[in-house]
Amino acid sequence: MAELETTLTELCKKDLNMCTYEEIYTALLHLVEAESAKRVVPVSGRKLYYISAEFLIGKLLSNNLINLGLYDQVKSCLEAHGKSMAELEEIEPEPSLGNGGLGRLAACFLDSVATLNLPGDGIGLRYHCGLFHQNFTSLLQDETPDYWLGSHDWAEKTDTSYTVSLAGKDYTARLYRIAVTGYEGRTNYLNLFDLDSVDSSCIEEGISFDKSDIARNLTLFLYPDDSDDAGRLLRIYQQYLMVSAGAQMILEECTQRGSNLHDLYDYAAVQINDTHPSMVIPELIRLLCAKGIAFEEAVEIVTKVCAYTNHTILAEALEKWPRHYLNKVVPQLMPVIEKLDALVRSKTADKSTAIIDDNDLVHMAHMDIHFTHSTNGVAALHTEILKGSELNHFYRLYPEKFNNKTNGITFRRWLLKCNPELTAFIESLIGPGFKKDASDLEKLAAFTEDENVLRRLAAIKQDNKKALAHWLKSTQNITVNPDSLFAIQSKRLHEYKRQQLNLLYLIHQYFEIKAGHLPGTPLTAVFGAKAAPAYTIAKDIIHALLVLSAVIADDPEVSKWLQIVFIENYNVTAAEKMIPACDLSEQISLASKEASGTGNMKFMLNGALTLGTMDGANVEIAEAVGQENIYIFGESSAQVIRRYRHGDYCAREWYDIDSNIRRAVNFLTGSEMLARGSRDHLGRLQNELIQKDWFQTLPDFNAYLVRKSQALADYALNPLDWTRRALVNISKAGFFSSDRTIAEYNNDIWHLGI
Ligand code: 26Q
Repeated sequence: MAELETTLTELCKKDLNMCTYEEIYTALLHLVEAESAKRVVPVSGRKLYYISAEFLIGKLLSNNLINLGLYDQVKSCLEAHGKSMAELEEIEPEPSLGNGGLGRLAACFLDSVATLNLPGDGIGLRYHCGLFHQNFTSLLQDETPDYWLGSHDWAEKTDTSYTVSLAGKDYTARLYRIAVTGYEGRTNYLNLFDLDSVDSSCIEEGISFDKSDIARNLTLFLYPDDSDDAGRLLRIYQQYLMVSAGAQMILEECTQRGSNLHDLYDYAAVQINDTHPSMVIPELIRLLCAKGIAFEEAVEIVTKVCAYTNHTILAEALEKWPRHYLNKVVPQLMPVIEKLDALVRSKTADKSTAIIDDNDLVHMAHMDIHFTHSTNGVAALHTEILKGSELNHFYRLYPEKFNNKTNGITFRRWLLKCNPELTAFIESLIGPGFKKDASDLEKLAAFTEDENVLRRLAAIKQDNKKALAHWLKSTQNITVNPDSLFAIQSKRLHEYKRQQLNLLYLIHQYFEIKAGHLPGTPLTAVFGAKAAPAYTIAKDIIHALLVLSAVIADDPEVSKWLQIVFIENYNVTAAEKMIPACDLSEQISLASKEASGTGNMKFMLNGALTLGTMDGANVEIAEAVGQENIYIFGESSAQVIRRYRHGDYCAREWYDIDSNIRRAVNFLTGSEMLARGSRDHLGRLQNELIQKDWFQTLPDFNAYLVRKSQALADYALNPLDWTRRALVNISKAGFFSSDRTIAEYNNDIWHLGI
């Protein structure tokens, strides 16, 4: 500690008492940089390249200090000089490099790869504004740029660059690198590419900008609006910049390490995170051919090196690009893609697996499955659905390629960093082994009947709820009651995730409370979610929740029992406050639609009980904890898939038959809502629910109601038993560590060197 103090004082060039948080922050940034550099290990054998459009890494300072084993020392040192870690953390902007589960998964994976001392880097883009900043104005979402790059930026600018040809013109992709140090592990890198010419001054109103000016706008935003041709073309420009620069970097590194490229497989494993980086396949083939390797061999090499992860069964999220888009942006790739398509057509008569279909659409996922050696789903149920229905034609062609890798989360961020009080308590009970070997959490099972342990666990949850209440007050000026049950639904806003089901429940409760039918306990329903800017109904759902929140807040009869909090600009930093404070985790997607979910795992690990459908990884959570320790409801994935097949779902029938449903849906355009909200938005949502309801909200409404009321009653009647079940959940969370997931990827797919 004395040594650390000396180092910091030297870095700050003055006594720590006299330093601003900015100065201390900068000093620590340098300290972390130096310590991380010491853990760079030369690579021998095969190295992983994880290519992804998103890396939702969250703030880095505290996490890096934890992984370097410096956190406690730094914290005490600061406290000795009257400074707090919490205030220091405020200085750091959250990197805006992702949107949801797919990006956060990539970040958890990088942490686990480095922690397991495996050689593995990320490859992505350095978005200047990343995903938009969400603001609520007049109870509606609007979007502004999130300028996160600045003086506290962790990405190191390098002198390395690659030439990338876009629409026949050459651009220079510069490499930036963020060090990723594992927990007591090695340092790897997140490699992010950018153009020097990108210029945020071309952003106009909100997040709009001239989409045609590629040199200036290419890496401004993640997922630019793709509702027009220019927007869709821009996405291809972005994707190609990422994969072309990435592919060149991979080949250069491997050559430098001694590869003659024929043996590329001995040097590299490339993991394609969903279809966004799929063009890396034809790009690698093109580059290998340019270096004199024959096409057939190049295809073989690339197929052996690359593997693909699927994250969705929603048809609209599987990318299909019109051939003329690719002809325009990446004419150099089209001959390769056409040859790959011809190869497929020569192998099988089944046209449904073609790369280029009869409408001249290029199916990226099809290219991935044919020309990689592994296709994996992200939870057991998801993989079964891919094999049995969604990708069944491919499964029959290549049964050996399909495999499951149930997602996981890094416990360093989602327990050690976000819930230090629970971490310390667990350590006092079972020792520190769980930090690196998550299966150690099973040892907590010995304490489920120990009342002292349960009381302490309940007190920790209460502290975390108070901390969330305090944070909500100071950042969003929202007052909540920490003695109510906190039920949290935080995830991307999407109809299949069914925030609208939660909305209908809350309306139902409003009526029940007004009628004197009081719930078991006061309820605080917390939401965190961003809607894609062009996703109209998703924005309508946000509006409805914000309006309902105001209706309830203005009604003293109801507000004693019910409150809705919609957190503005939900991100990793907000999640770290919300997750430790949660009592009931809302995982209510339509069965079969959520590939895995990872929020479900974070809440469980932090001692929340799950209220969920048998979807994604919820199925595996239910198996792990047992039916008595989870609230499962709703139709099964088999029932849902059958209904889609028959095509006979009629929302209107459910609305007509059920008076509770009718009352809740009608309320959307009742006088209370219209007094505060917009008829356009609320009416459109109401129509959607009655006329379409594509994600079958209404058939699950009653089951949800019953199960949620049961949860509220149990919580109120027997709090100690609730806490006991929370402890069972924590003790069974070990399987959901991303260390386990990465070990499986490595054993089955990557076979990395050390
Ligand atoms: C596609 C086409 C055009 C524009 C955008 C997109 C697009 C963008 C983002 C498609 C998908 C995404 C993100 C998907 C995502 O986050 N998927 C989640 O991945 C998690 C990690 O595997 C799973 O746990 C979640 O179930 C899954 O929804």
